[in-house]
Amino acid sequence: MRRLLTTILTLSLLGCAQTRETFYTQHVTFPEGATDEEKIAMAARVVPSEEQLAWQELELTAFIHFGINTFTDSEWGSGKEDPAMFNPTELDCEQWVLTLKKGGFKMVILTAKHHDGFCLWPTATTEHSVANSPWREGKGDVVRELSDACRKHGMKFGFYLSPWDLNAECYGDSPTYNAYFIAQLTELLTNYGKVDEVWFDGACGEGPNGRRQVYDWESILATVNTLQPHVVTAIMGDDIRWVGNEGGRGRETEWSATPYTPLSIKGGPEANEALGLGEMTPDLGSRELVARANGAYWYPSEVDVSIRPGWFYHTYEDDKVRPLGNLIEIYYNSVGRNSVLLLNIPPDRRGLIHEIDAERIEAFGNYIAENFTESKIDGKVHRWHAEAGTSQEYEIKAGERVNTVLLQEDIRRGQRVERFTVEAYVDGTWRTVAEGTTIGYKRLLRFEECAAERIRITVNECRATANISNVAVYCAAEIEE
Ligand code: FUL
Repeated sequence: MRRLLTTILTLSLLGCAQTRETFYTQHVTFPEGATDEEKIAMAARVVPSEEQLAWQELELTAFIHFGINTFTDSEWGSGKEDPAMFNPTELDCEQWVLTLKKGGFKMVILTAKHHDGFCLWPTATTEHSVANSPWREGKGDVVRELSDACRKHGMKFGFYLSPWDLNAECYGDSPTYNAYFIAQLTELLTNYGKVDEVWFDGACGEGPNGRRQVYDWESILATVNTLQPHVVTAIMGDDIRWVGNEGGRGRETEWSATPYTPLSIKGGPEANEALGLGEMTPDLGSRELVARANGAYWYPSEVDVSIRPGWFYHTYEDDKVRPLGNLIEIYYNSVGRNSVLLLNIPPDRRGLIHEIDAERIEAFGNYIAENFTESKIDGKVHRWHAEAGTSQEYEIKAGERVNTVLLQEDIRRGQRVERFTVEAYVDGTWRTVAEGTTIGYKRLLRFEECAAERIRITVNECRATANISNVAVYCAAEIEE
């Protein structure tokens, strides 16, 4: 959902002084002739839309790759599969949702259509759908069952709709396929209640006879925003950025306020090229980059990764489900690095989340609840307005050991911290235990376990006054596999 150039004047209380700050929701264009310092100060005042903020606060979202590939044992189909192959024997979307809830997940995103073009709902646009499968005698609708289960159990719902379609004959005949794609999108955004996230991947293969499909992103996104004004759009959308890998790793320096332009925005690819930026570029927000740019977007990162080697379920990967320690590593490297984790858990041919995955997801949820809920800081933690070089000290509860620090910025007032240091007071001396660059919505850093009496956080560098909204300290248990 794009709300460009919305400027809100906000009264901000900085300690006792009152300062007026101008914030830019989702985007700012730097005025001609702006100095480097002015550009950096403006980038520091780009803030998320309400929907982007609510999305970021979910922290954990789940991907469900399920479709004809589940039954052909493939990752990418051909589009020529017989719909009769789709026949889950025990499909139960409530089992998916209840399993994911135990893992702490707050939203589920279903592959309503993958690259093979097979639709998990009885669409009017093609015969290549569940309506021509034996499942529920052709009367089934996975999108309906999952969206109903989500509503029933308080889970947010989203879908993945592959723009690349190997089945649609009109693919490559750009205007015709764009209309076809928009018709599918319209069904999904009209018939299933509230949708919270729409995911368009960037794959763009060749159509029949080598024809190249040119997507009409402007009309596609206009359709989304008209039918569901509160949805967020990911990857080829303009609200959520792909982190740049499928291995579960956010950047150590992860800026949500970035000169990187969403690819779906007219001129976006050219603007990125001019700055030498791609989805995988390590630096998306340094001062040097901002100084070369013409503007900045609030465009936060989402880390998509699968619990298994593949995105779809394969029996031969039952012994390759990621161990708990690896999932927690991913948690530190995604949620703990200013990103949302989108973890894929693919249901099997029964139409159930497999027992091994279900056990792992529950262990993941339990670990997070047990280790990152109760802070070892003694007393209340107050919001803190940090200037460069200023510190705050926190008393640790008597006798506690610590090994992890959590920091959060109030991103409703922009992302500003550029460098910080964490020190621990142990046996009468201060020593540096961790250092980092960006914080953003959330930063988690591990350090060697110690019996600290106090912890000191110093913001060494920041863009304007940084708003530290939370500090917590934990002693996360070692994981024995
Ligand atoms: C990619 C696809 O090609 C993969 O199959 C998977 O769906 C991944 C999440 O997005 O673009």
